[in-house]
Amino acid sequence: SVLMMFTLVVLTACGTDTKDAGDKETGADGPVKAKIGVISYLTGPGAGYGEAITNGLKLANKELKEAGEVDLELKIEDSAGKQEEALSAAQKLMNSDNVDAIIGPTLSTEMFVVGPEADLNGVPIMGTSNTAEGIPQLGDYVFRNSIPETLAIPASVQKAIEKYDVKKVAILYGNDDVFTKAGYDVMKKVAEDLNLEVVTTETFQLGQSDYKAQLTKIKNLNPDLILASALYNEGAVILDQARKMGLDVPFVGGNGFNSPEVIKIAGDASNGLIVATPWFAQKDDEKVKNFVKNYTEAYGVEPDQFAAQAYDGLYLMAEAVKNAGVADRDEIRDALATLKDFKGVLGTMSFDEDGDIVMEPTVLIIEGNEYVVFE
Ligand code: 1QQ
Repeated sequence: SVLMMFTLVVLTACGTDTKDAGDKETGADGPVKAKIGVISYLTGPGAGYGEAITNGLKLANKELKEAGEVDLELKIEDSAGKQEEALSAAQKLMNSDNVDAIIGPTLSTEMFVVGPEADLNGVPIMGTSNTAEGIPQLGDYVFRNSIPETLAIPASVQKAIEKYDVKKVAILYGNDDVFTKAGYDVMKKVAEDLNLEVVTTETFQLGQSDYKAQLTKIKNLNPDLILASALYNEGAVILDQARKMGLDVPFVGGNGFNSPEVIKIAGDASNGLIVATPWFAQKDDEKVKNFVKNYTEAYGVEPDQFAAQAYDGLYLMAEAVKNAGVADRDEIRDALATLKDFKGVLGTMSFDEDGDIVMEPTVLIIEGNEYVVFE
């Protein structure tokens, strides 16, 4: 249109890509354009996480384009859940594609190598699924809108001990992944704080398929509750093998267990798994209802926590781009850091001074092969 042409001419004359804060254009001049890199776990044993995440991002982007205040171009790269691949994806996005900001990577393990690199390059980066302690502390440009294990696990354990007679717990965790180890640290501390006796602490590795040695030991020690820190692929097999050997006590799982892939893989064996999450699809809230409806229409499944966090993550990024008024890395970083009370499908979000999101989790339990509120 003529107006659009006029806007473009004016914007060009103003020098849209200057880094001077004084040259910000506002949304009134047309959508603010920005290029957002995405690093996601799209192939391999944890691809269910990345699929939900990229679906959430794409749906948010479609809506944002329709709303017309920002015009984001997503550049999606697969990291296969691996540190080296996540790092090379980040380098490509930052140096060749010249993205203005990055969303991802999926795993804390990946963020621990990508975050410092993005920070060094002055590229704002936001994890939507990283829950290990210390993620936003990786640098001033590093953010996340996922709640840490330090909030989630205590909430789950607290609920479990209110409901069941829990004195003895067993801990089982993956010792070769940043997130599963971080979950373990929290479990250990919570057990201490709540005076629970830890009958044994067992470990496993990514990709392991036989947990019978660990589970047999746990079973013989007769715990009231098992605390497990695992990604879904290992976590679901652990549940399956535990139930098959008659180990029927409830489990508290960390964030890795928040994927419905757990139920897909473990079936009935997933019942009795307790998790904490900021996402609840049945919430009586207009935004949540619309999101669930639109997502289900688009992808044929209900959005899970990872989809919801990614959906809100892109909205947060869009809000920062809009507030920055210009596709500039430093401006977007500052706008992210000062976002307050943004209402998303997870609730009302603000970043604290570290770049960590402040939010209350809901505790859920799997019953009848679905996540329901644990109360
Ligand atoms: C992390 C996680 C995983 C479960 C993300 C998929 O929380 O690596 O931090």
